[in-house]
Order: sequence, then structure tokens, then C-alpha cells
Amino acid sequence: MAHHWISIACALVFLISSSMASAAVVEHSFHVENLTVTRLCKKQVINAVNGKFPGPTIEVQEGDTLLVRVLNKSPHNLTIHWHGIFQLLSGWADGPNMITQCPIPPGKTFTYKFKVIKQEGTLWWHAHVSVLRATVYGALIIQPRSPKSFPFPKPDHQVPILLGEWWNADIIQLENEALAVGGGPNNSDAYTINGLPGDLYPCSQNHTFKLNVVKGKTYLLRIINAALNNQLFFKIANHKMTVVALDAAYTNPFLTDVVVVAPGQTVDALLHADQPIGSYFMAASPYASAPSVPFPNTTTRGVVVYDGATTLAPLMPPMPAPHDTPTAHHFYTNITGLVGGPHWVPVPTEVDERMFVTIGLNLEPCQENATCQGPNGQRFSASMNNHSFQSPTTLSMLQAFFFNVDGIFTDDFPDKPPVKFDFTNTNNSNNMSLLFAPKTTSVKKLKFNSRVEMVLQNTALLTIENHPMHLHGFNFHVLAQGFGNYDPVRDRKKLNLVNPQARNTIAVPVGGWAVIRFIANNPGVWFMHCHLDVHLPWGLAAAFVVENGPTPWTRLPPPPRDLPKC
Ligand SMILES: *[C@@H]1O[C@H](CO)[C@@H](O)[C@H](O)[C@H]1NC(C)=O
Ligand SMILES: *[C@@H]1O[C@H](CO)[C@@H](O)[C@H](O)[C@H]1NC(C)=O
Ligand SMILES: *[C@@H]1O[C@H](CO)[C@@H](O)[C@H](O)[C@H]1NC(C)=O
Ligand SMILES: *[C@@H]1O[C@H](CO)[C@@H](O)[C@H](O)[C@H]1NC(C)=O
Ligand SMILES: *[C@@H]1O[C@H](CO)[C@@H](O)[C@H](O)[C@H]1NC(C)=O
Ligand SMILES: *[C@@H]1O[C@H](CO)[C@@H](O)[C@H](O)[C@H]1NC(C)=O
Ligand SMILES: *[C@@H]1O[C@H](CO)[C@@H](O)[C@H](O)[C@H]1NC(C)=O
Ligand SMILES: *[C@@H]1O[C@H](CO)[C@@H](O)[C@H](O)[C@H]1NC(C)=O
Ligand SMILES: *[C@@H]1O[C@H](CO)[C@@H](O)[C@H](O)[C@H]1NC(C)=O
Ligand SMILES: *[C@@H]1O[C@H](CO)[C@@H](O)[C@H](O)[C@H]1NC(C)=O
Ligand SMILES: [Cu+2]
Repeated sequence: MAHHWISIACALVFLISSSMASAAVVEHSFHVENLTVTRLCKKQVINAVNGKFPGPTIEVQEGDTLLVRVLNKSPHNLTIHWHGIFQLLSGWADGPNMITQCPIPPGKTFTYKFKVIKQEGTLWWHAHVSVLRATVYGALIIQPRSPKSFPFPKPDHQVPILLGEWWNADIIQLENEALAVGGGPNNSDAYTINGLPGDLYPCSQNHTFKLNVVKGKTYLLRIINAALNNQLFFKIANHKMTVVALDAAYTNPFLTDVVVVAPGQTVDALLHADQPIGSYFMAASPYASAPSVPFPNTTTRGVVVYDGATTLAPLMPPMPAPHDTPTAHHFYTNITGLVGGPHWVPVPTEVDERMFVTIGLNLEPCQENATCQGPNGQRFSASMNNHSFQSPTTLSMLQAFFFNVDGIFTDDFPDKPPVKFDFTNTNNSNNMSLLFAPKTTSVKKLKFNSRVEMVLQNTALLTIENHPMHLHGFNFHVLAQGFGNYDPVRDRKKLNLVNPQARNTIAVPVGGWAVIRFIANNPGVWFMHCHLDVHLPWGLAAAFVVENGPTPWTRLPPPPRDLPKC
């Protein structure tokens, strides 16, 4: 039987490769090391890859195998996550620290190896341990396998637009300071476009991203929000953009003058250079969803310069106000998936596992005699279904799953919140009987191929806030979103089972809810967490354990030999 199977597979490969460029192994070498960078009038030592900030752009064609040898020359424990990659049967390469691997210690290497299949568009890679992703990140672009092309007219050029945040401080020290007292970390000093703050910040005129364009040409902007803690509005003066993909999943074309992007998300948008020859600012400014949480209220900008432009006084787009939730919500909800487009997956119509999961902030008790700077003299905390996630310390969860090691995690993550209360009523925000969430390392177990529906419900504890929830290993369909408490009768009617967005990160409306569905077709341990970095160590996370399937090719293979040890 096995021999038959192999010969059929070979024949198939032969047929496919005779009409298409054959899949390649794309190799990269990452050296993560100190880099001195000058921004905002000051030299700062950051952790960076191959002496570049942002790090190198990785480009593959769908079907290729990616092999990245990471040498950690930094003084910190390190892991790299390939954000949005399905990691089919390659969960060992996913990267979240202590979830799928122990970290790569200083001086050591680990090679991430995985196949990129059934997805194309814009993804990215970033460090997934402590706050290192502030500077250790880059674009990961999956082109259609030639001779296939995009499901839209081929753009003349493709341009990664990595939005980020910059601190004039050592961010590891900054995180340690905040964690020591349980308070919020210091705000960033600037937002950046491709690592450059732009001329609205001090000493920064020469650190402005410039995009040269030719009138009449089309540019595919691959916009990535790599900022640690802020959702962003992105605009270009006098130009509209046509969104064609979100999180590396194609959408119906959506014409807009503003793009809204949460940390972890990506937006592919076509920019037509169709305006009078001249120069125009592109700008990003915060979408701050929480009514009274401090945020850096600043604007980064770059410039789009038409070939032949003589004026050096670019036009500035008017930016939405930071608390402009209607503009954000309109963008987040009005885009639909491209049914029948490349890699489109229909919505599961049946559901095996129904979950209702609250997400939001909490408190952790201050230790006796300690100094705590969270609300009410306590420490900040956060949870999903009142479980505040704590990473294991002695072995990664995926190793515990594979080698059947007990005591690393429990499988009692609940399908619904333990206490039912008026979730979004701000009168509850200081209710001490609700605020303290126990620390756990709990998972939800899923049978292979189970169809999961999850209602994500924001709570008003301490504050309502839009949390961008990222699921590792899967795309999910976003069936509906709304404000207030999810109503199983009224809101069920709103589910879009026809052409919903597919995403890996959903920005759940502030004081509201979102309904998502996915098929657990990949064995392993898959992290789900808020992609506002500040909320991750507080515990706004959980994990799924997807059990092995019935056949050899639906089982997680053993770990690579060089997987780091704890
Ligand atoms: C790298 O930078 C850190 C400070 O961020 C410093 O402690 C360390 O000594 C530096 N390492 C090298 C090799 O320069
Ligand atoms: C964070 O901000 C506080 C208050 O402004 C300041 O004292 C502290 O030095 C800052 N931390 C770092 C690491 O810059
Ligand atoms: C920017 O670069 C120009 C030309 O290299 C130089 O003359 C100017 O001093 C620089 N400005 C700043 C603020 O560094
Ligand atoms: C943010 O900054 C803008 C421009 O400086 C200002 O008009 C606005 O009031 C600020 N908004 C908040 C919420 O601080
Ligand atoms: C577009 O967004 C608005 C809210 O901003 C909503 O009322 C409307 O139903 C949305 N339309 C679609 C087709 O999703
Ligand atoms: C807290 O401080 C008091 C007074 O100094 C002392 O008696 C007590 O032992 C301290 N408790 C702890 C846990 O350190
Ligand atoms: C706190 O919440 C609980 C559970 O909903 C409720 O029974 C209690 O009345 C609330 N307390 C206050 C002071 O609102
Ligand atoms: C919040 O509490 C106030 C005072 O008790 C009450 O008047 C108000 O109706 C409450 N709001 C909600 C949404 O329950
Ligand atoms: C969370 O769990 C703690 C401990 O069991 C409990 O006191 C608290 O009321 C719970 N809060 C919520 C919102 O479920
Ligand atoms: C680095 O990782 C090792 C192995 O997991 C762990 O023992 C050590 O505490 C970590 N160091 C830091 C600073 O987190
Ligand atoms: Cu969050």
C-alpha cells in the first residue's frame, strides 16, 4: 500500500511541476545581535537581525519550504514566531516561548523549518519572548506560485510598510521595571514607518520613509502593524487605497481613504498613483479604544514622491481622532472574504465545540509590604474566562504534549466564564469580588478536525478596551462583531456564513464581542493571546491542545534534533 501511495504521489508531483515552477527550499540565516541605532536625537542599542532594523524581508512562493537558521548573539533568551503561518505538522517551528519551545539561549542556534502552504499574502516574523519583538521583526511575504498570479490586476511594485514603535530606552529594562511593580510600562516615544519616525519628532527629519512613485503605476502596499501596544490609523494624503487582503487572506476589493490595523494584523492595499504629480504624506496615528488608558498621542509620517515632483511641501492627510471608534469599526467590519479566490476555505456550517470566552483586564493581589503601581494599589492582571495565563517554566507545553509529561499544564480551560455578570456594564469595573483572576496554565483540548465556534466577549473590568486576539496555527472566519453583551438570540441572526473575513488576529470591538469559527485540523499546542504586548505577561492568553488525528500524516512528528532544551 505504502509503495502505491508513494508512486501516485510522485506522479502527481511530476504532473504539477511540469506546469508550475517547482517548490523550492528558501534558506535564510538570522544573526540576532546588538545594533546601535540613532533616533530622536539619541543613540540606542537595540536587538536586531543581520544588522538591519527592521529585519530582513523574507519572500517565498506558496508551496516553498522555509528554513531559517537563527544564531542568538544577543544577551537574551530568544525565539522567533512566524506570525500567521499555519505550521501544518510543524508546530515545533511556531516559536512562542515556553509554548512550543524552550528559548534559544545566548550563543546558541536553532533552525526553524516549515512548509508554507495554502496561504499567500502578507505575514511577518517577530521575536516571541519578553518584549524583544519591539525591534526584532520583519516582513514575510508569500507570493502566488508562478505562473499563478493575484486575484486582482498585477501591481507594478510591492512595498512592505512595517508600522512600529520606538523607545529611547532599553525596552527590556522598561518591561522589568513595570513587571516589578505591576504597573503599565512607559509609553513609546514614537511610532515608525519601516523603522523611521518621520519629521514630526525631534531630530528626525532625516529619518523619514520615502516612497518614490511614477504616475499611472500601481503599488501593492503590504501594511503590517508591528507596534507593541497600539492599533493604528494609516492614511495617504489625497489618495484612496483598495484593500485586497487581510492577514494573508484575500478579500473583495474595498475602497477606503483610511486603513485601520491592530498589532498582529496585516492589510494588503493597492495604491494607484493617480493624483497630480507632487508629494504627499503617508501617516500613521493611534486608534486608542479605551476611554482613559494613557497612550502615545503622536503621529509618524513618510512621504510619497511622484517622479517629476518639484515641490517639497507635501500635503498632510487629516487623521482620525485617537478615540474614533466608529471609523475603526467601519473598517474592521465592512470588508468581506473573497469566496472562491485562491485558498478560500468555506465557513464550517456545523459546530462541534461552542465556547464563550470573556477577555479583559483584572487585578493580581499586591504581595505584603511590596510596592505596587497597578489600580487600587494592586498589580495589573488580565484573563480569558477568568483564567490568567502563566507560562510554564521547566518544559514547553508542546514537549509536554508530545512526551506525555504531566504537571506542565491542566486541561480545564472552561467553555464559558465561571461567573455570569453584566460583562460590559462599567458599573462593574471596580467590583472587587470580580476583579481577581487566578493564575493558571490551562488548555482547551480539541479532537482533531473539530469545528470550533468562539464568542469573544470583552469585559468592563477596570476598563473596556479593544483587544486584538491572535490565534496561532489557524485562520478563523469572523462571523459577526458588535458592541455590548453578545445576545445569543438577537446576534445569532447576524452571523455571516457566506463571505466573512478570514484572519489570524481579530480586534474585538471595545466593550463588545466577536464570533469566530475555525477547524482544528493541525495537531499540537496553539497559543491564543492578546497581541497588545503589555497584556501578554499579565495573562490575557490561553492555549488549545489539538490531539493527533487517526493517520500517520495527521500526527505531530517528533521534535527537530536541535530544539533548544530548558
Ligand atoms: C549588547 O547590549 C547590551 C545592552 O543592551 C549590553 O549589556 C551588552 O553588553 C551588549 N553586548 C555586546 C556584545 O556588545
Ligand atoms: C519610565 O518612565 C519613568 C517616569 O517618567 C522614568 O522615571 C523611568 O526612568 C522610565 N524608564 C525607562 C527604562 O526609561
Ligand atoms: C539631514 O541631512 C542633511 C544632508 O545630509 C544634513 O545637512 C542635515 O544636517 C541633516 N539634518 C539633521 C537634523 O540631521
Ligand atoms: C491627541 O493629539 C491631538 C493633536 O495634538 C489633539 O488634538 C488631541 O486632543 C489629542 N487627543 C487626546 C485624546 O489626547
Ligand atoms: C459597515 O459598517 C457599519 C458600521 O460602521 C455597519 O452599520 C454596516 O452594517 C456595515 N456594512 C457591512 C456590509 O458590513
Ligand atoms: C511587612 O512589614 C512588617 C512591618 O515592617 C513586618 O512585621 C512583616 O513581617 C512584613 N511582612 C513580610 C511578608 O515581609
Ligand atoms: C459585584 O458583582 C457581583 C456579581 O455580578 C454582584 O452580585 C455584586 O452585587 C456586585 N457588587 C457591586 C458592589 O456592584
Ligand atoms: C450604574 O449605576 C448607577 C448608580 O447606581 C445607576 O444609576 C445606573 O443605572 C447604572 N448603570 C447601568 C448601565 O447599569
Ligand atoms: C475569578 O475567580 C475568582 C477566584 O475564584 C473569583 O473570586 C472571581 O469572582 C472570578 N471573577 C470572575 C469575573 O469570574
Ligand atoms: C532563559 O531560559 C532558560 C531556559 O529556559 C531559563 O532557565 C532562564 O531563566 C531564562 N532566562 C531569562 C532571563 O529569562
Ligand atoms: Cu489586550
